[in-house]
Amino acid sequence: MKKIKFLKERTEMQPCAIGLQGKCCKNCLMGPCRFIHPEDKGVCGADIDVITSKNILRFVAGGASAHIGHAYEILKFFKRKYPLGYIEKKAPPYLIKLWKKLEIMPKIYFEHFKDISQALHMSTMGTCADFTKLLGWAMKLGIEDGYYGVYLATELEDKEFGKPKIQKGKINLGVIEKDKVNIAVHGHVPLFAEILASECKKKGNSDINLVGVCCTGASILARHGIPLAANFILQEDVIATGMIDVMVVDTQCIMPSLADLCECFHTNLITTNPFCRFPNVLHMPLKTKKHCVAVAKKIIKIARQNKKARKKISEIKKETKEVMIGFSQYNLPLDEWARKIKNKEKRGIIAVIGCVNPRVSDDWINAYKKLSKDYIILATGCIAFELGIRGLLDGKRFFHLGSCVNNARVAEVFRIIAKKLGKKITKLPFFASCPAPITEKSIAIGFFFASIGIDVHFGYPFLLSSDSKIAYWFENLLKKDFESRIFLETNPKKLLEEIYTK
Ligand code: BF8
Repeated sequence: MKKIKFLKERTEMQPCAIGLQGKCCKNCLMGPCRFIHPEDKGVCGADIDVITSKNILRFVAGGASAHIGHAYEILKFFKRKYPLGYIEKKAPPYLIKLWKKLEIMPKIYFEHFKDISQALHMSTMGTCADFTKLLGWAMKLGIEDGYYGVYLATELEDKEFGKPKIQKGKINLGVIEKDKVNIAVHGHVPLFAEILASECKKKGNSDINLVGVCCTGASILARHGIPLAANFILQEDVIATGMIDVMVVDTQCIMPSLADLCECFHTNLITTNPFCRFPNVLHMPLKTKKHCVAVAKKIIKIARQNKKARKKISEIKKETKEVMIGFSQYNLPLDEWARKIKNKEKRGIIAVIGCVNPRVSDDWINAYKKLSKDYIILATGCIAFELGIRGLLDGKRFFHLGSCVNNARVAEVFRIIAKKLGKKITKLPFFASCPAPITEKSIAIGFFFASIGIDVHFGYPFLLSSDSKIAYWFENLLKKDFESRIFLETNPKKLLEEIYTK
């Protein structure tokens, strides 16, 4: 049997202390250059502000490319055209006016693809040496990530697969059933997962137990109540239960370790996305809807066959939690919430978003519990799972709005309530808190929320901890144009003080 190191062991490798603060530049081969003292310069002459902002811009570009690619794949699959003037239709007019004034409003068809490429151009060695311009471009990508990524993906998925319904759902590893044929769907673009879900529901397939992982899982949980077995950090444990007969992955947040892990168990790993490939792993690329149905039938067959090859079932603790799911701007009591905020019966709304970084402690959960007495808490992504397994997703104080692209629903809740109260989004007590980011995507979403006027909190140092002018820009200069700020706070108690004194 192959010797596997699990995530917990792998995190024993300490992150580079310089890179952690964004103070390392590896954009050319005269480096990598490390910045230790504030006055340090790279071999090309770039200072710490230029380097940090380049790193941030590249991060946001990576995140935006994933969300925009997600929406693009759905458009392509359903042979739909890019909507024209999409941002103008979705964003409040005062924001369009502001973005036009700042010259960050995309004007031309497909401009968002060009802008991602432009971000790489701007941040390559020897192009832009003005950190404010680099960060300004990151804001433009934030807008594009929001509308051409998360909004468009959510809207298309709602149209094609139906809007979420409020219902009870089940989460955690306990949803994997010993006596059934278990198929897990994992990733972010729930195209194939949706088709497989309809196939599993058909007569004659009652022996199949379909479970979700990560955002593909959160998406089919919110829409159809299909159990969610795990978030990002538990994905290896899903296989290590020894009970998953097939795992089908689409794209994003899929650990490369899964292929090795599947070799140690009987699990068949299958990839369906042309960009997400593993050596020696069965690839079943998606073509038409009809073809997907045929692939789904084949996968069910493979899983049934493979169940016979199960080896030892592990002793991993397998618990199940009941959660309330399926909330969205279509079914939440927004009139009531607007009234409560106006009358100060509620202090505001906090969106708890993003990943669960294994390097960050879970003290955050207690902070959100405290905040939930005064604030409405909306949750998405992996952190929502974390709230759920602690019994907090009750649909009374904490509301589950789905996957990370479903942050579009959060933005819609903010937009609609602000409209009802006749105010700008930024004038209302709305926050986004991302306590434990992992991916470029969560940073891009942070820039999107900041672009619409929301204060955004991050709880992990990554690139923002720089003691350079960058932190000042995020705290103060962003306020000037966008009336928002992006700030770092690694201490949950201090975040509470920060929010309560706002
Ligand atoms: O989009 S929360 S680890 S699974 S990136 Fe990934 Fe982060 Fe989880 Fe989904 Ni979002």
